[in-house]
Amino acid sequence: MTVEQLSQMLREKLTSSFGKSLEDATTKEMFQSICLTMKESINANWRMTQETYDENESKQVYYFSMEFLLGRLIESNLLNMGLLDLYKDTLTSLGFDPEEVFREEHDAGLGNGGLGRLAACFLDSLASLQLPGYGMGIRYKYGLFQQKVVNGYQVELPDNWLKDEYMWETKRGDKAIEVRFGGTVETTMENGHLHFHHQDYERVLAVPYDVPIVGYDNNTVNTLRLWSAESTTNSFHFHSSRGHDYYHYLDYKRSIEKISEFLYPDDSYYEGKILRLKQQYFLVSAGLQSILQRFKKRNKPLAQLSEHVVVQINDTHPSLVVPELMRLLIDEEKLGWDEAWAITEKTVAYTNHTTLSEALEKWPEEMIKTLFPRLYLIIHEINERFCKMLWYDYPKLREKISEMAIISYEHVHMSHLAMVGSFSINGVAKLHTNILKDRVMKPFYTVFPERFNNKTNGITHRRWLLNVNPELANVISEAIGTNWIRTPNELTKLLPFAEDASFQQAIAKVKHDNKLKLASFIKRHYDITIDDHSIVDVHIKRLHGYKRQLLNLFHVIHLYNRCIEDPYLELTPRTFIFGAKAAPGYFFAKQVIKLINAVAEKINHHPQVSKKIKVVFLENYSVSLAERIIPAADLSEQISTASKEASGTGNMKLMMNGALTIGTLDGANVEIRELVGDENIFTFGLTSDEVFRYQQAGEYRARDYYNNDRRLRNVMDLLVNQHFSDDDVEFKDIFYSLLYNNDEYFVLRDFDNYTEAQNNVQETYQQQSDWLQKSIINIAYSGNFSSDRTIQEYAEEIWQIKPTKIGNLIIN
Ligand code: 26W
Repeated sequence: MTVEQLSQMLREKLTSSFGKSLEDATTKEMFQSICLTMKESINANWRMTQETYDENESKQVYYFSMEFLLGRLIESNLLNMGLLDLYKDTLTSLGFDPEEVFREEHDAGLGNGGLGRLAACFLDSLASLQLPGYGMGIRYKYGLFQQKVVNGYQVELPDNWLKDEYMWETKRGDKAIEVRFGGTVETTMENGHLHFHHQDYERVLAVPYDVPIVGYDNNTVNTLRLWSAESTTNSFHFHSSRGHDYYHYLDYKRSIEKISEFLYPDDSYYEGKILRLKQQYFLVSAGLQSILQRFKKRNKPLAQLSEHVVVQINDTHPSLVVPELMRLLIDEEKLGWDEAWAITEKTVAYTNHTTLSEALEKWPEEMIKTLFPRLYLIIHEINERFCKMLWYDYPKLREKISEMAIISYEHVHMSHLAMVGSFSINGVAKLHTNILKDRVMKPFYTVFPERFNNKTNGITHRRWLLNVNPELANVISEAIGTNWIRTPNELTKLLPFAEDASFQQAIAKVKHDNKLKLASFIKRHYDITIDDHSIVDVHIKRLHGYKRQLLNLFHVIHLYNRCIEDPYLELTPRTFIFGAKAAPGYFFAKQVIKLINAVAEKINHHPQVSKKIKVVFLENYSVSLAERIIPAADLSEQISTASKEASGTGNMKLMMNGALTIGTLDGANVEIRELVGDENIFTFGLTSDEVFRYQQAGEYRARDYYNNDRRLRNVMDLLVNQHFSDDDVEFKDIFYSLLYNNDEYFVLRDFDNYTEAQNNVQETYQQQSDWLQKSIINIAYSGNFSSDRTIQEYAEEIWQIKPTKIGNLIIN
């Protein structure tokens, strides 16, 4: 297609859809017209893809996740369709700014952080590798809250992302499914068989909205199915003359719609909220029922289900798939227990994303019993059989049975349910998987060693390199050709260029251009001027104690102190960038946000210090904001307390864009170091084994570090002597958590090592050629962290699914 042809198409679309001429069209109408033209070609391939899967009877993976953090789709869809440049050129020729038009799309923020973004990257890789994969999620009416910073404090606002029409979804009213809550179960004996009758339940209609997932330069279009809760229309008849029935109906309708109303903003923290549990079952039941309906069209016996379907659960949030699949097979399909169990156990696979004990889900037994009386009986039976098996087959584990039981101390332990009911249990980085096997899940590993495996996370290099940093992609392609786009491991072909002065200069120029863009964004939105030659030091992720934004900030305050002590101090200018949302109920995290902003305020307005250091807290960190920041980053902060970060994926995105990592030996940082070598990463701090040793021996004394390290004392005292706030109690909780609660995350313990590593960073940065060489080496090895690699491993080692080629559609 040519620019002229596309221009003509867009003009026609504007007229037919909005009755507008090009000259009168708003950017929003232009955006919508583009989506409409794209959808015409996507829809044709979409249908063909689904038909081909059914005709070939391809085995399909269904990725069940409470979160899909998609961000915007317009650019990645255009990129994958091979149309991005054409659309950009056409828009420009028509007098529109492409960026402005694309920004009309509201981020789909249906996720909190790493786990939700991983799910989105996986969908992109599945489609791009021509793999039959399906996402199952919830169409929350409100995504993750919008963050505003008011007086330095986080304020949460609702994320009304569906306010304008969501252009990519298609409602499939005909595919709606009933999900049942509450009620009672009656058992009867019929022909010598026990039957279970679920009665007096509440009906909820699950209506699917399908989002097409476009593969890269192939014809594959997979589906992300998002379920929305609606009330069944036949549950109310306007036969009553008494008005209050109508109000009852409205109450009822609202109570049902609440189920898919909003995303819980909790990241790594379990709260036993009943609505959250309802959401989980809603996803699970609707998803499984729709899978079985589709499977039945293949006319195969249910015993073969696992040859056609695999259900991957993203953490334990959807682990009710285990009892729900049992229920459907037994109660609806009339299979016996053993038969149903054999099928379930072969169909479900579980990924663990965290070892934090406060994140592990354990729902009160009573809640499960009341909400899902039939599932409760099934879970009970699974538990009985599992505990009996342990008793007879693993005498050495007998004293561990109460610790391993699915139901214990009046709670249902979801990870135990997930592990017992799955054929595969995986962690998300080597270190994390080893911690699961050796510690957190050790007794389960003894019983089911063959189930445990590792799948180190990845990110889609199409979005996180090609799309967000086209200038870097071009420099790479000029050096090594374009094969790396299909085979990201070929980025290692850059290695011979690492010392090449002209290649280094090309890389440096791209980085500098990206810094200028970020600087102008920051100037526009925050009126802060940053030095475009400064080290751009980036800490972007959810705000959490274990991620240690506080450690970073202590180093910032320490530099500030040094500048004040010695006005002639030679410091390489730095811009510290933070982006982070705190869970609304997480007081400590919100205090840290306030502190970052208070420190920023002080430093940025200090006549001398602000010449060397700037601190910027970017509000409303999101996928789209990450896309602006990452290409400009020099330094990637991955400084979690060792053992706490399961993998991290921001570390991979930043590395792929040429940032060097300063990090602990945690999560995937370990594998980054393994690849790039010790000299191309700045590691520091306690190792995970040292952290475990400290915790077991109980011999860490935070106060000693405060007492013995003058620099640390000078930093911390500023928190409580009103230096950063007029209010003398403002930051005392942070101070106390470190000194009186003994610094759970070892901030004080690692401060000295971290500061030293930061000094190394500065020295290395001053040797620009050395720095660039390291940067190139990081880019070169980042192909390993493409989610294509991860998905290939899942496909071959867990799912047993194969690529299915989708033919070329001839459009007349
Ligand atoms: C029930 C509350 C809750 C909500 C979310 C508990 C736990 C979670 C997630 C498991 C938290 C999460 O996003 N974990 C992150 O998963 C990423 C993808 O695997 C990893 O890269 C991160 O290290 C891990 O923190």
